This record gives sequence, C-alpha cells and structure tokens, in this order.
Amino acid sequence: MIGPLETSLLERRRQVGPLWAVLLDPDSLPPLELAATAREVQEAGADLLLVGGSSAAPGVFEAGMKAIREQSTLPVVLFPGSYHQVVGGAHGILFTSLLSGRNPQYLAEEQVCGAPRVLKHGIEPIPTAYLLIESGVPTTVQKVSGTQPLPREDHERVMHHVWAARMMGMRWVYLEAGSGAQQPVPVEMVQRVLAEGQVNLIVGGGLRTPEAIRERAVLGPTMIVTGNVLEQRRDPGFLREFAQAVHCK
Ligand code: 1GP
Repeated sequence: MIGPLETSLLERRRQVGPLWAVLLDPDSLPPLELAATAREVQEAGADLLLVGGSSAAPGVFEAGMKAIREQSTLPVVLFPGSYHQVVGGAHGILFTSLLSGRNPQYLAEEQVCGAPRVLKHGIEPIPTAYLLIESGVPTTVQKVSGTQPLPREDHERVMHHVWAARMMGMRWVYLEAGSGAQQPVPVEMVQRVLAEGQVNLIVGGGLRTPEAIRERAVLGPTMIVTGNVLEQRRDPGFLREFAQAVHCK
C-alpha cells in the first residue's frame, strides 16, 4: 500500500522534476554539522533528506536525527546500513533489499530484524530494490555487504534484477554506484531502466558535478542522491547549482 510520504514525494516529482535527496551520515558528521547541512541544503532547494551510514555506535543515529529534525522541515527518510540504524523521528524508510548481491543477511535478515522497529516507530516503509553497480574500485557498501556489484556493461542483467524487483512488489529501484564511487551509474543504464523498468528510479553514488547530475536527471528518474561531495563543499552557490541540475524537467 502506498503511504502519505510516498504519495507526496511522487506528487512533488510531478511538479519539480527529479527530486534531490541529500544523504546525511551521522557516522561522518557530528549533530551540529548535520543540522547545519540539513538547513543549508533545504535553503538551496533539496527535496528530502536521507539519513544512513554503514556503521553506528549506539545513540549516534538518535542524536543525529534529533538535530536534523530541529533544523529542517524537509521529509527525512532513513536509508540504513543495518537494522540498528532504524530509529524514531523519520517520516519514512527506504526499506531496501540488496538484490544485486547474494548475501542472505542483506537480502532478508536485516529486513526481518528491522521490520518490528519500523512498526514500533511508525515509520512509512518504501519498498526498494537496492542494486549495486560496478563503479571502478571496490566501494564501502561492497566491502561491508560482502557482495559483488553488477557489471556496469551488463544492462541486460541489471534489467533482470529490476523486473524481478517489480514482480516481488518493490515499487522503487535504487541504482547505486556506491558512496564516493569513481564512476557514477552509466547514463545508458539509467535510460534503459526508465524505458523498460516501470519502477520509480533512484540514482546515486559518485555524482560530484552539476554536469554529471544533469546528464542523468534529464532522462527523468524519480530521485537523484548526493552525499559525499556536500560534506566537502557546501557554499550556497554550489548547492543551488546542484538543485537546478537535478530539477531540470
Ligand atoms: C551513497 O548514493 C549515495 O549511498 C551517495 O553517494 O556520497 O558518492 O554522493 P555519494
């Protein structure tokens, strides 16, 4: 069933073009920095915030979430690396399965552990197939998950995963090159998934320039995710350029 958050995201997508999601990692930034980044990207035109990381000491996500919610009115969507990161205060969660891999922990075990926490905190789940795409050098998600990415040239195999995801009821597919990826997801792959996938498409990983974003955004995905680059540079002009690049209709 589609919930109110998903409905409002899709409505905004119709209004502004692809949505710009900024990934904030409470493992990398202290609460004050998270809050400042959340405020600044909202002012620059971000549409939602993703909160996630690949590890977390107890309490880190709770503190980060509280700081972000105090400084931003944007929808906050969890994008957890493990079920420990499912904390209260979020509007929604990308309830992902790492479908490109064959590690049962990330295909189903984390989800089984996370489900009661999602219910307890009243967070809206957005069923999402997470597909890791080869991007040059091994990425953190590849190492942490102990899975191999899908080859970047094998678009047919990627489509098989997209179709399987849809047939399993996942309405969203995240094509992920990995945080800090050397090469983002290929433009041609984005094009093919949009043409034949019939899913809401999220594209992220290694998008460091407005040009790289625009090339993919013009094709019409539902959402573009940036993370790393804004932890390094976030002056207002640069942030606005990102927003404009994503929102090209
Ligand atoms: C990672 O796709 C996101 O899950 C964002 O990647 O940090 O490279 O922007 P970057």
